[in-house]
Amino acid sequence: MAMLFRNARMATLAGNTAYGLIEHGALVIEKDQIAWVGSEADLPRDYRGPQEDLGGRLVTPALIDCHTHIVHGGNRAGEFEMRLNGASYEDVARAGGGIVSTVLATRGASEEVLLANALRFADALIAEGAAVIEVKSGYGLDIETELKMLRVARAIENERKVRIKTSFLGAHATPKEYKNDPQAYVSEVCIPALEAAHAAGLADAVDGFCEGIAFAPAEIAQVFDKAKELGLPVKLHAEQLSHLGGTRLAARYGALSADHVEYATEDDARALAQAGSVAVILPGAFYTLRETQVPPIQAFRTHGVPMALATDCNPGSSPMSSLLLTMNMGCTLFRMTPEEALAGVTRHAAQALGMGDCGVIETGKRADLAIWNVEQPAELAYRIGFNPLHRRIFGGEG
Ligand code: DI6
Ligand code: FE
Repeated sequence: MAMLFRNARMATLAGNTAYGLIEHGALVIEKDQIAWVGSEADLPRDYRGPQEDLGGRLVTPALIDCHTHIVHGGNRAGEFEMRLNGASYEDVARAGGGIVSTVLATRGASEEVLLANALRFADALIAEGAAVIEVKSGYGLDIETELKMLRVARAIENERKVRIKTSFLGAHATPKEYKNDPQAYVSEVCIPALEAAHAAGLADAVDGFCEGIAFAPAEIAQVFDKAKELGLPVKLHAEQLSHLGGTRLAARYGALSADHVEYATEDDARALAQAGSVAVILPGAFYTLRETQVPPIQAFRTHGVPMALATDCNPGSSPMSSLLLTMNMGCTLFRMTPEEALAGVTRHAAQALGMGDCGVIETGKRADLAIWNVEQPAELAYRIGFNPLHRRIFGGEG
């Protein structure tokens, strides 16, 4: 049966006008899809199904978090506290802190515990209107635990009304067992784990961390070659702390996205534009690490690179699970516009995940919507620590 929503301001994010805004808008949902959208005045006269007055509220596509690490064991509040009490980076490392501690905690945790932990963050995102969450592996760094993380990510879909996209991130860090030998780790663990994840249907995409403290472009290329062989799309943590050429490598492989990109150059922006890749902007990590190098937003604009925004929710560099705060940070820290911020968590986030059925309000797309108690779309990025979600509609329900 069809359902009509009327008397809404609709930020469709489709078309060429600002926000794709439709004043006095209406929308018809049939099953899990948008069957009709437009101005109320143009509503088909023969529509006779049930209807609901939205009281002039703003309707947007449901939000999409296209870069998270919400499946992980433990947390790093202890090392956060140590550092703020004056401990050095080495003190923290000696006390077993850093990414290694999350790997240990993730290896040691049961699937039940990992799922319960991840659901806390998924719930925070859903409460702000999210309908799609991307989840990465990368805290296992052994075959068994990488697969365990991906199974837990998939299991979120059974517990909540949300769609999950998984990314295999075996090339996240070199584990203790392979210290000083990342190449052996890539051939002996990362690539076999990727093959196993693919065989089990657990990986929707392949990611890597291309950085001085992680993997070199040549090592990432080996993982990407395997991804191509398996027919999986790639994405990359690139140019977060330094410029190693990860963005151009990602573009060469036709990546869905290059993520972080603080140290990317104008040439990198050109390469992303040519490849049709999205730049995923992650202000939570920038903020947490007190980074000062701002991503080249203007170059992305000039060359027509779509920009997504995501939480990067992880226990180390971005313990943040709010897309609304992410939007505010994108604007205030990086001077993105409120319209770019909203496109970043809807239309362009869908593109960064290779999803064609969501992210905009258009006939034929999934009826994943967020209905807000605000008047102007800019209010979503403007407030800090305030959640004006009225209601979320997921696949036509809610
Ligand atoms: N980039 C980051 O900032 C995080 N991972 C990545 O690829 C760090 C993750 C952590 O510290 O746990
Ligand atoms: Fe990340």
